[in-house]
Amino acid sequence: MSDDDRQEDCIFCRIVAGEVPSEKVYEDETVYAFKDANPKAAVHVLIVPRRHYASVAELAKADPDTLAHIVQVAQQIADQDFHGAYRLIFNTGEDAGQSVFHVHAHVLTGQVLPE
Ligand code: D5M
Repeated sequence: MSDDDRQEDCIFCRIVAGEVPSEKVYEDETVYAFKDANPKAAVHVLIVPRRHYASVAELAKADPDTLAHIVQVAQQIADQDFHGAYRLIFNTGEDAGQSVFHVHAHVLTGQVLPE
């Protein structure tokens, strides 16, 4: 990834670059997946694009293939961990609970989820 693709003060850019430790679950050329530090389910994984985009709307506009790929990776994780059942959440905007402004999919799986 070139320096232009990352933001220096972004914690998830630093995780992708290996500068901040994380529990890796999956990686390929376009995405990186790791365990959420504050899990809300038996399996709680964050999937991020390697490139920095602030929100899912920005990613959808700039790189819809990577957004589709994130959904496929979420499916793979849930296939492995909980017969393909999962919840996929993109908190978008501070008032919706987004605290890290590098788009990330929360994948919740590994258990029957409350409504
Ligand atoms: O979700 C941001 C999520 O990111 C939140 O569930 C905690 C998680 N987080 C923050 N820093 C780390 C590190 N360093 N490792 C693993 N997980 C982390 P949001 O939707 O923005 O509220």
